[in-house]
Amino acid sequence: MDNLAIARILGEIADLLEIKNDNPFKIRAYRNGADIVANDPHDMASLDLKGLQEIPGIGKDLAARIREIADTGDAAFHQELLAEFPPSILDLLGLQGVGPKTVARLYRELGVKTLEELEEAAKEGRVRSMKGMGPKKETLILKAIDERRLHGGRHLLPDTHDAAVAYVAYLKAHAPDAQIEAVGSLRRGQESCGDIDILASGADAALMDRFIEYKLVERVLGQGDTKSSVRIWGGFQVDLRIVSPESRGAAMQYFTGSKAHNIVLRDRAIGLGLKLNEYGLFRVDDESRVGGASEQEIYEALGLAWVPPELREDRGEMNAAERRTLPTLIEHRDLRGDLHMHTTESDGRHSIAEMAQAAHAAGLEYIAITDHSRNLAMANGLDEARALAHAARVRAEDGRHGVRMLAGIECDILADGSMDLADDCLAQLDIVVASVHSAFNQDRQQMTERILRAIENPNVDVLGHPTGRLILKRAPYALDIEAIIEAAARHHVAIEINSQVDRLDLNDVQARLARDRGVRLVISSDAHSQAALAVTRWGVMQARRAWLTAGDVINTRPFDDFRALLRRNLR
Ligand code: DGT
Ligand code: CA
Ligand code: CA
Ligand code: ZN
Repeated sequence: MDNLAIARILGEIADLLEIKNDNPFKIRAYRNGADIVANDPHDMASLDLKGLQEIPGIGKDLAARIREIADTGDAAFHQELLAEFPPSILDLLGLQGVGPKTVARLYRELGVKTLEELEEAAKEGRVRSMKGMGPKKETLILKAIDERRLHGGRHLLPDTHDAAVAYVAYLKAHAPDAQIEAVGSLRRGQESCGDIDILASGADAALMDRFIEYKLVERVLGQGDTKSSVRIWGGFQVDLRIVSPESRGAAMQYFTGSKAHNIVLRDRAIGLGLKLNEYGLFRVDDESRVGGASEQEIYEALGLAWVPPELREDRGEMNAAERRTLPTLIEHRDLRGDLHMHTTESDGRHSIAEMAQAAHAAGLEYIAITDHSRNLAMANGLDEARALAHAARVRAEDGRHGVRMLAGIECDILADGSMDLADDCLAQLDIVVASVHSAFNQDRQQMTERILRAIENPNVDVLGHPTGRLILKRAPYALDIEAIIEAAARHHVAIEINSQVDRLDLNDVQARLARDRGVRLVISSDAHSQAALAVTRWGVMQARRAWLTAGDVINTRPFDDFRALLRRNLR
């Protein structure tokens, strides 16, 4: 059982306790526990009670619970809580603007147990009758339900990845000689995935039995000799297909998709007198096999270079593959710097030195410390005096932990487009990332003008998470992104691909547009802890989907080169 699966159960216990209005210390203990387990580099399942308790923040009780989950797949306490509330109530959690306390009240006061019942109650105006609620809250709830429907059943890429890796490892343990891999949208690195598609070749039919015996399986949706589907804990649907080795490449190609890419590829085959399906590539006239064991073989037989899965979206890749002009995509190891991270000075969990040490251990050459500015009071944002004092501390640590450091800030762009901190303060820093964290509901023109004004400020070097979206949760704010991109190019403001797993902002299409319009891009973690530095892997994935090469992303350059490209250092 991997850390994330354990963390999910602990987190769900915290949610259920909160719905129950249980002891806040207990709730916090589980919530922190979930956080620690999710972010700790040790494999929890392999630690004994003593080893678990050596991890800061994990006490005796929590250690016992973690062991129980690792050993049995669940905690009895979790099951008890689930027996008290209809499990459907957990579906209400995570609705934008509906916290556990509200869920508890909706259940107690209105008897609401499901999304449908909540929608009905809101439509009938019953929610507004509750204390502290009003028609406005009701409208927000209905909007949140609509958003949820829109995304129904999809999961963030990193969550899907973790679930798939664990499942594939389990299958491989039972079929060591088979080739088993995840395909579908997951292999294409799409930011959200509808399900997990696993392909096995060279495995015998017994693997299907092992597949449905996996300990996280909640329900078997379909079972056959070559294809089965299950639903596993966490809400993922997983499909397994078993194919013969001679069809492996064809099946990988077919089930990796995308559907749009496949259709163009199949049409190309038809034009060449060939037939392409998940079993192979065949000649139409005599039905003889042209290829199918490897993807390479298929693309080559169709006169194409092999196309990296991230580009298989019918966005020009066929043409480039035919002309042999596919880009050499950026890789995670190309990143030398990380330009957006937080410390305990605002809402991060680790100190300047700790973040620097973790960055060094992760192989980075330089970082920027960019805590929040004053306007984000919730995150204990810095005013001018604190920002400058913090910068002095960062500079004092520069070079002492194996990485070069820039003293920066993530400065709020206020509602009118002015910067949260005074220009003479910003001018004294090494890098300023400007971001929107408030007044999301402005109309398109207002929001566009607001960000344009920030871009025009000579102290702004990077535009942070430019569209404000939260994947599967919050739509981007209304914005003329093209106008923003053009202004950023004109003013030499770099634009961030924020690697937070639910942001990935800019997205792939926007990042590609930005590059095409001459904008310099950076890929940043926006880490709030040491472990969170690793999320740049997902930012890089998004950059690959944007066709970016290492040369398009300025934090792939050595420190001095990078620094010279910051807007404040250009002349
Ligand atoms: P998802 O699951 O919504 O995140 O996206 P995918 O791309 O993983 O879609 P999925 O799981 O429905 O199917 C996996 C792949 O199988 C898909 O990318 C391409 C292929 N495929 C599925 N249905 C069709 C189809 O009707 N025609 C063609 N050409 N390919 C298909
Ligand atoms: Ca899929
Ligand atoms: Ca599927
Ligand atoms: Zn931010």
